[in-house]
Amino acid sequence: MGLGYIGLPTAIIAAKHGVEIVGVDINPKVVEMTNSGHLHIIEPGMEEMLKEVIGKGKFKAYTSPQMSDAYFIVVPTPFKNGHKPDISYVESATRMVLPLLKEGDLYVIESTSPVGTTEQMAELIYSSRPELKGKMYIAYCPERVLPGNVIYELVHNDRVIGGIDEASTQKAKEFYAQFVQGTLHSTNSKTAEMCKLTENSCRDSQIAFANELSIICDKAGINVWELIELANKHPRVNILQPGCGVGGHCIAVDPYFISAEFPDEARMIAMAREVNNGKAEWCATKVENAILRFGKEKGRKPVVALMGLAFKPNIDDLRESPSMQIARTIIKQCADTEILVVEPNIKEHQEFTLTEYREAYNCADIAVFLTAHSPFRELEWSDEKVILDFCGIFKR
Ligand code: SAJ
Repeated sequence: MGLGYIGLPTAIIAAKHGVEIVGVDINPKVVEMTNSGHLHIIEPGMEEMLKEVIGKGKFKAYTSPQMSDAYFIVVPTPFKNGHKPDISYVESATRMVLPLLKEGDLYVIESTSPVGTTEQMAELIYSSRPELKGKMYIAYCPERVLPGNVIYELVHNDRVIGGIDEASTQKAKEFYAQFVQGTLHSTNSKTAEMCKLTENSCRDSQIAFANELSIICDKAGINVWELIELANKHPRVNILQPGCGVGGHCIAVDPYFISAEFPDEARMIAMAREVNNGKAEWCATKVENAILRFGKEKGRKPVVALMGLAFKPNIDDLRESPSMQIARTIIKQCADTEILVVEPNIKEHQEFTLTEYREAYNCADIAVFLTAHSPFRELEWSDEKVILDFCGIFKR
């Protein structure tokens, strides 16, 4: 249930390992594209695999669920006002499969979910199908794949599997063992739900630490990249890299699932979100100030190059990207300045006219590095330019 960034690759990989898969998505365009062998998401190597499993008759997409033996809920869990998690898609996907459920079926939620969601869905299932109580298997199993490396990680990562009872955990493990080579770790559903939220909140907090350091170092006149490299020589210190904020659909979202439910307790987790969101605003202000200073000193407007829009290096995924947010702010605030926007991983964009990265860098009076794409590292430092390197291209 759900053929998005996780559901579709999972369906394809499982089908490739011989599982017969019915893929369901409420969006008819997604279903049509998928059945014609075209990938509607961005993931290297996945389209060839999709074509293969469709060709072998192992995978077919539909707009409504078909009678099956196991149901996997892999739909989005966004947040509503006040950063409160919205599990309405999980609930509606569950309601769609309700009439099809039968004794011995497996029902698994993979969507990132607030603690207690699996038990809540079990109650929903048993309240409308009481005859199935104790006769079905219900579990939570979060995904951990890194966008861009999904084919490898879906198979090789360890997974945490938490059933509402031991029999459910066992049944879900048997399913995943068909295509997962990593270890399958057993727990209960609430721990598995919290585990997913914990992993992404941990990374968010660690990045916040690096981002906070970068702001302190800017004020203190210290090279943060050198500082982190030196501090990491300590055997028990491992600081991540600062950047222009945290993007993507996971790390910038999941910590709110903890802080919304435990507002009094989750102080550091909430603060990490603030620090990382604040970093993007800090970067935008730095650029605006550099533009003003250039105008005052040189008596003319600068040409500004904004280097990188993707939410992280070497991908073309712009979802929740802090670089995009910064680009939009600069373009709005500095409407009379010539701004060249660069994203080497995409050909064109509806909102921005894109410029080739070398051309933009060469023309720029102010070069702003937002996303650390590898090709940018071939560019040479220039004392003639103002360079705002927020992601450590030059590490100067
Ligand atoms: N970032 C930094 N500094 C760093 C590392 C990352 O600023 O040192 C930024 C990136 O630029 C990006 C953001 O953090 O904007 C997130 O990137 P990421 O590579 O850390 O993670 P995602 O969002 O691509 O994938 C994460 C992964 N979670 C963890 O590493 C704990 C992945 O394993 C999860 O499956 C995924 O979230 C998910 O779907 O939840």
